[in-house]
Amino acid sequence: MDNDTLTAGHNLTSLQTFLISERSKYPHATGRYTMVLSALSLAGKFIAARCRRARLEDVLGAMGSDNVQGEAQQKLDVIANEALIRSLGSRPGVAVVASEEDDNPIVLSNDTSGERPYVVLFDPLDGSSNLDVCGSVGTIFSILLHDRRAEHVEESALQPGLRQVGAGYVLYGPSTVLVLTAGTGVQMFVLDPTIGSFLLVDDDVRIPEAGKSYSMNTANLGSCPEGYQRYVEWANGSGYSMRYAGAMVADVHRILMKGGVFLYPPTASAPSGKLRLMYECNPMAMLMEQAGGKSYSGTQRTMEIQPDALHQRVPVVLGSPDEVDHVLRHISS
Ligand code: AHM
Ligand code: MG
Repeated sequence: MDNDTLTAGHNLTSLQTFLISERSKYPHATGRYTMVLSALSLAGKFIAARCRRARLEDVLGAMGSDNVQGEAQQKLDVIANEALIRSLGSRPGVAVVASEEDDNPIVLSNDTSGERPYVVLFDPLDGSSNLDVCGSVGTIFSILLHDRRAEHVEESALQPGLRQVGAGYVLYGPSTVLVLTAGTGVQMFVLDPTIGSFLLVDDDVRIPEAGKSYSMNTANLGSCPEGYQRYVEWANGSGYSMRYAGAMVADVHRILMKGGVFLYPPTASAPSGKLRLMYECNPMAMLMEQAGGKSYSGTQRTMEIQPDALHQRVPVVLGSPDEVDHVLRHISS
């Protein structure tokens, strides 16, 4: 699909139309996956509206409480978290939700006898402190199926990224953009706020093979393993640009569109990296791989990591395949 999608002569496809048409390809589908995505889209619209009015509604800044990781919660973190839980909570087929903001998964239904009960993990408002300066923020989500081998339903949240059946993010920037994969490529939708619909703008997003841009908080470089220092020195000497919004969704979206690599290595203050495997790295890894990119944690493929804790952090290197290879070459030499 080209840039003229919304002009005369092109079909207009909303997210709902897209989901209905995808579902029709699978005659035995129960429609529950569609319900999960529609809940995520509804929450995304709600959060977009609240972000847009945040200063006017006086919901910027910190709550005065910390989340499970000991980080100050922003008021909008809490609002976004509630929007997702309330929206997913009303859908049949969602057994468990797990949020970066909550200590433990929330079990919505212990009845896993029905068909395909889903487990949805999310970071409700990633990079939320960016809101104070009118910067972009995002919601990231990962969708798993209940693992029938798990003794307790909430244990299903701890599955490796390769078992994801869907993943995506909503970027709240100058436009609200929903990027989605269900394992058959990546689709991109943009919210038309005048009609309240996400409209399909690209039904096969592909990341450029290469792009001379890296995205990393280089203030931490001095305490990163030497391989990362060698990479940055190499990139700086090879005509690369550095771009860093400080909000993963915004940084990853730019790389998906234009090519390049996003890195969050181990640092002195975050020895395992800062970003969370289940809420941030796995869903972004699935999107990247589905779009033709790569994602690694050091030298291990992100989605092959066997998680041992819900809020586990891992280093991450993701983006264009050639650029990820350049980083891996430096950190493994
Ligand atoms: P959060 O989930 O608490 O918002 O933190 C995650 C954010 C990412 O969006 C971003 O890539 C990273 O933290 C930035 O961290 P730093 O300020 O250390 O560069
Ligand atoms: Mg986050």
